[in-house]
Amino acid sequence: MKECVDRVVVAGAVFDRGRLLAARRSAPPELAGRWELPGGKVEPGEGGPEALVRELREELGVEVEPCERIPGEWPLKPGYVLRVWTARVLSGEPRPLQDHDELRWLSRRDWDSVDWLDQDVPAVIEAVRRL
Ligand code: 9L3
Ligand code: MG
Repeated sequence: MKECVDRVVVAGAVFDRGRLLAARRSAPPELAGRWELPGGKVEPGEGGPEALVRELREELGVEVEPCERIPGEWPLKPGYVLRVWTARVLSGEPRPLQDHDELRWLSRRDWDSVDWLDQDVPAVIEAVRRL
């Protein structure tokens, strides 16, 4: 039977000293060069915050603490929705280890200076309001 529930992709609005972390995707080709809030698919049996901690460990080499879920849910490709948590870095310095080729810390003033994925923009605006 066809799965009726959308698969959840979690992403982190990682804050540090009044700045938001943006990550430039290097894959897949249709998304490469666009910027996102880093994260990925929640695995079966995993909770959202738990998945976020795992994804940011894998992708950026940092340990984070998810703080607050940004209310809302945004459609991605068919069958997938995006949920976003604010998070802070507990240890490590973010590095692009997997699906990114550049990271940038953006202030409230220059949050719009990178080419965000269209799908991420509503969540980014909400995240920036919380900076
Ligand atoms: N996606 C969109 N915005 C984001 C993230 C983390 C992911 N902030 C989209 C890109 C892919 C799908 O969700 O189509 C799965 O993400 P990933 O596992 O390739 O990071
Ligand atoms: Mg990812």
